[in-house]
Amino acid sequence: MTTIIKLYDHQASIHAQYARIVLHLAGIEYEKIHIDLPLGNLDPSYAKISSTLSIPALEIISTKNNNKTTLTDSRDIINYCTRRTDGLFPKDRIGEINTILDLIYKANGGQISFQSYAPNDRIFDVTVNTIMSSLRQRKLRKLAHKESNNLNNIPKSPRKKVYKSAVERLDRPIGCIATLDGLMQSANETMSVLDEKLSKSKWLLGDEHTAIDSIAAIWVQWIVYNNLESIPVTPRVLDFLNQSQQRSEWKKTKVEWVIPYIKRRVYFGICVMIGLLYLLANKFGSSLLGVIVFILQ
Ligand SMILES: N[C@@H](CCC(=O)N[C@@H](CS)C(=O)NCC(=O)O)C(=O)O
Repeated sequence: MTTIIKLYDHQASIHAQYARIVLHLAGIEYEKIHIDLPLGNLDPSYAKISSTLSIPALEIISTKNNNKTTLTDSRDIINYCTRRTDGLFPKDRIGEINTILDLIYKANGGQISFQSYAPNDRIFDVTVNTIMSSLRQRKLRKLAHKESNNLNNIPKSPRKKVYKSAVERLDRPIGCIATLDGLMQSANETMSVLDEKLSKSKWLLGDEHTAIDSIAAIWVQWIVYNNLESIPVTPRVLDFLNQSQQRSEWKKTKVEWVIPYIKRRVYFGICVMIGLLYLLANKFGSSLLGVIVFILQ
């Protein structure tokens, strides 16, 4: 092997799921490095790896000369796999494939999930949009401040990109780039294009399964998880998802929805806090209660 490949990954990131499934289909071996979201990706140590601060990122290290290239966008990772593995995508259909990818990326399943779920769950909303958001703001300000010292470097330096990525995130809540209405409209457009293609053949490009089917199926799965009346999933598209779920690459690369992942962590945090308070109350009894009342006053 002349290259070492490292994927900076998170199991509940839709973009990392696209990258994982395509790397698997391309037969590319890689080491997975977990980056915690939505805070760990803002650590200065991750900023050194990915100037976009997002997940996934792919590091390609040549063992011959130690040269390192880092891809910081899942579409670049898909393109890298396409270049490395003949037949991953049919070469004569690249235009069509890119159109499907554009649609899927525009109707971002992660953003639809965050924006549509939060208003219905107060605990989730407060944790994500107040507590995590303020922790993120603190980390982003620190990162932007640190990187602002490097701004006079070479114009296109990666440090400058880190600064831009940090400042851009300061202006928006987690998972919000487009409006929910716009995202829903894009999702319905995507759904009807998938449905139309699947009315003609078993898979999106014909009777043979290709990597674009795997990517599209992940997107459909997230839309199914969201279960929104405003984005109906047609029976044909549902059947396509069922077929995709039977395949080995699906089972080996694991598609997980972000909402239960965050909820598990929120409830775990709440249980730990209650446990701690209980232990403290047992140890310090009523004097602890007095301190809490004093602080609250
Ligand atoms: N265009 C990027 C988008 C990646 C992206 O949005 N990743 C999300 C997780 S699915 C992320 O890292 N969010 C954390 C943040 O933006 O701070 C790609 O395709 O790789």
